[in-house]
Amino acid sequence: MIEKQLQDIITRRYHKKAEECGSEELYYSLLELTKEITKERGYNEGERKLYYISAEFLIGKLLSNNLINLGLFEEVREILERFGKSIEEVEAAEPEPSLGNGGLGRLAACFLDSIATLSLPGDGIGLNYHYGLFRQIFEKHKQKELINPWIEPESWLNRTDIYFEIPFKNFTLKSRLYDIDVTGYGSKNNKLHLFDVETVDEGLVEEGIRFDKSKVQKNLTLFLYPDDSDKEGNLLRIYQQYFMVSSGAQLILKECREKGYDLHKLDQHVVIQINDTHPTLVIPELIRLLMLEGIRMDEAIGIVSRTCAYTNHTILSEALEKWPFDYLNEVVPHLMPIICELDTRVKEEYADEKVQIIDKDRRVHMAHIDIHYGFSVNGVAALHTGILEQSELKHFYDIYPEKFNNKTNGITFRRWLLEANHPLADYLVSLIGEGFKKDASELERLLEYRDDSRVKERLLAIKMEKKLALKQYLAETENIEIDENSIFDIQIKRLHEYKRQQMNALYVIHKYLEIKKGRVPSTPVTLIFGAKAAPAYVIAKDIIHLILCLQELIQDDPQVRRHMNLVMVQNYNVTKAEKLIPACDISEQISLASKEASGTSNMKFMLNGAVTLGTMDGANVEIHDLVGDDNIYIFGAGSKEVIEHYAKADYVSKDYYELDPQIKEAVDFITGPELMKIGDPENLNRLQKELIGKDWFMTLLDLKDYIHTKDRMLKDYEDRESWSEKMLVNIAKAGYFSSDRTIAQYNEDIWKLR
Ligand code: CJB
Repeated sequence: MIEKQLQDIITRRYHKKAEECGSEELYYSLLELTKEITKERGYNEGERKLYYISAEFLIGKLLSNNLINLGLFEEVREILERFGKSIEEVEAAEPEPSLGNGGLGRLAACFLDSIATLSLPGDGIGLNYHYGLFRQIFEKHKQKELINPWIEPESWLNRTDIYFEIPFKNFTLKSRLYDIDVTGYGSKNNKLHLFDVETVDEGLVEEGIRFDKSKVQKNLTLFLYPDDSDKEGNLLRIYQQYFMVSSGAQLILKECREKGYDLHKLDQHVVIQINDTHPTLVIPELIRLLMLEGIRMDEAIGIVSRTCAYTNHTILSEALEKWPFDYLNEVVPHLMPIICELDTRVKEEYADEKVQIIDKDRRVHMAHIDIHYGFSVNGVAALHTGILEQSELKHFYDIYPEKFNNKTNGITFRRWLLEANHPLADYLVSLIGEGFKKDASELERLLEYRDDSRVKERLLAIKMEKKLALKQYLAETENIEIDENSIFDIQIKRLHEYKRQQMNALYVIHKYLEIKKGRVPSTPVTLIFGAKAAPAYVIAKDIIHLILCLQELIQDDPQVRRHMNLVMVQNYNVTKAEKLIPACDISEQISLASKEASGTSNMKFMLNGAVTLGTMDGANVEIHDLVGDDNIYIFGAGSKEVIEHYAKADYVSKDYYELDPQIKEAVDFITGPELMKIGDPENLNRLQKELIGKDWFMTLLDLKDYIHTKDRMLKDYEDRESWSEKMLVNIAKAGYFSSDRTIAQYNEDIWKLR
């Protein structure tokens, strides 16, 4: 049936038999087929609908994902095999939309999957960035940024004829709506609404990702988060944010009008989840639009406050947006009277400076708008929410304790298990049945096999199969050679000092020196990194430089390479994550405690049978609670200690450097002759100086404990029986981190959709 449908499409498009098609032709034919079948399923509906507004939706490739959710994956895989093609080959023809930076954007994508799967009416609202996040290449051991185009004449995007007028100070922009269907697993669909500027001009991009930031009419949807290190970059972000929320708010009101809803009762029919502060302007914008409908300001503020809920994803102050009043006034002067009114009401009620919307430097605190004028504030892991309540947002928690709640993040098992790891998924089905696909808590049934050595051997064999698959993938795509018999230790995430890739690099140096001294590990280890740095983040780029220099040093030293290898994959993205995660033995989750709000790769790794090496940070804490001391390796200072160090300003990295010869030796190696020969002295010197003189994220505080714990872990790996039990426990306990659970909780406590 599907086969005939597919052949019909191929005949119409290419006048060929399926067997004669190349991967690309098969991909486009499957794209068309999948879109057709998706449409036939219809959309989730209800009297109350969620709009998840987010500047990022890191959706990744969609073909396999959609086929799985439509229940067609196996059938299509078999059909393709009959044509002499694998689904992987066909999928290689699909460009990856990189509409997100990292965790926050990927979370939004997992959420859309789970919202649809739970049959909840809920759409995403965002922007249709033409180049998304940059494509990363390495040149001279440095990151270089290139454009990352993904929109083709035919894609998952459906162009609509829905337009809105978006007013700015000096001009009006027309926004056009594009939709991507979000398929749930065995349910109806929802939509991801992506808005675009009709006048966008891709020709504006010069060398790399440089472009004229002042030509807003032409550049607004070119890139995700352009460099905001200067005023023009900041203004462009405000333009993007307002464009997104005004389009979104107008769409919401249009849908309400079409359904005949009374706008006075908007909050009964609509709930808006504000994903981090980027969509905060939706609050004053919606108030403005309701006032244009004849609703008085006081009432409009009340309606909007009962409609909007806010999720906080970080306590890092640089990520908590505070726009200068004058910048906002330059872009959206028509919102300023409303923002001022919101501010005045707060000032009348509360004297505390820490809770004001407009501070004495005339900066507008976006999160403060969300908290005062939204009905819910949530953090993304238990520890993170606790820190918000007890320290970062304490002054708000004291006012509104009832608004605060925790929603520990989750991941969709459709992509991160069923799609990324077929052998494991199939094996789990043979052991515990299909139930876990809809109800992830059923994974716990795997614990029944805890003492079954045949099962544990099979888990090890599947791990080896995925390690071999990764080896082949890296050889073919990046010309990188790795040894499948080594331990795969993987750290993949955005490059940020708080995530402490530099600590992992210092471990590599330490190990290198040990091997040179003849103290070699009994099992070889391969350290794999993947990370993009923000283009303007100097130290992050220095850390990439260090890692790439170390990579070359080790590659060129056969004596060391036999025992330890280091590879940094280029252009880490969702597609690569899907290859790396199933192959991992050791999952690096080593952020400075209190700084990683949750982390979500920790969950993906665990689900695929990797064991975590981590600090008591973010969701690591909950992983630890679930698997117990024996099945996770925890090290380093806890969040209380770290928060105290910051409060007392008593952490002095230089003391650690000077008092410990091992630490000193590792840090000094960064600027020693071996690396200086390979790398750029400017980058290496700056990084070394930073670590000794500042080290804001306390690398040296935890370095020793990290080295010891990792070495212990590498040793424990050798007891294959007990290691495989750790793998089993991790897989079995991962059910809690299904985003289906997270979304069910959002719905229960916040959205209340039926
Ligand atoms: N996060 O990816 C981002 N970008 C931000 O601007 C702020 C936070 C991440 O969000 C994830 C999803 O909640 C978290 O797991 C992660 O810890 C956080 O850094």
